Amino acid sequence: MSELTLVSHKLCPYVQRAAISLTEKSVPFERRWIDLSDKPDWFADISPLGKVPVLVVEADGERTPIFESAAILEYLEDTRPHPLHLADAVSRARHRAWIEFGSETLNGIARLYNAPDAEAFTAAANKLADMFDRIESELAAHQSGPWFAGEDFSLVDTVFGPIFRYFDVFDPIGDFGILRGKPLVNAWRSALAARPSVRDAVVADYPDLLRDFLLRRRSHITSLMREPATASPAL
Ligand SMILES: N[C@@H](CCC(=O)N[C@@H](CS)C(=O)NCC(=O)O)C(=O)O
Repeated sequence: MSELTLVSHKLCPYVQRAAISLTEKSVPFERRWIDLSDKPDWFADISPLGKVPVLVVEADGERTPIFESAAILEYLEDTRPHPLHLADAVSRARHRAWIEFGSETLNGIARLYNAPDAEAFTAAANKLADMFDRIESELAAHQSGPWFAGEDFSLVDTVFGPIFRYFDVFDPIGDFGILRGKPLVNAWRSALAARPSVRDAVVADYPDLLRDFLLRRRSHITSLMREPATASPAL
């Protein structure tokens, strides 16, 4: 069986998807951390888009890099036990679509923490609140938890565990109203936070690293963090 190395950055949510999948499948793997602000030369050779994650597969003396988290997740489904995709094709297709929705949610989170002023911040928070409304409806229509697909932990769970993790750091900064009034979303968030594969997908000082990252943005969220006494909820 091949040996696997996951080229990672400590804050990257796309990397976490792959780490969670590997852990759920009980597949041993190595982590190789890189600094995205100081990329090593070898990284350009294995990552055509200059992004993490990259999974380096070593078999029969050959090392083959796989880039893009969706491709990595599918490769692991194709080659490793304990499927995280559902059995029927329609469900798999829908799950792929919700994984894409998860990536759009991450873009929304980036818009939130990069928002330069209160107006842009509120617009980003409102857009995210709408996205989580859609998820609340989906959870209400299709399953009874604890996971996205009910009893079975699936690839959609590997995508949303890292998404909810942002809110553990956002919550002490302020209530931006994004997850408010969404009981199924919040129950899903709690279940994911307690899942060992999700918990262990990041380094222990992840919350401090994310706070440092946010403080360096010089964006609206940075000002909320610096002036907690005057910060008020954006919504
Ligand atoms: N579509 C990619 C997105 C991965 C991505 O955006 N990775 C970020 C870090 S979270 C990255 O490596 N960015 C390059 C950079 O910051 O230079 C995937 O799903 O793997």
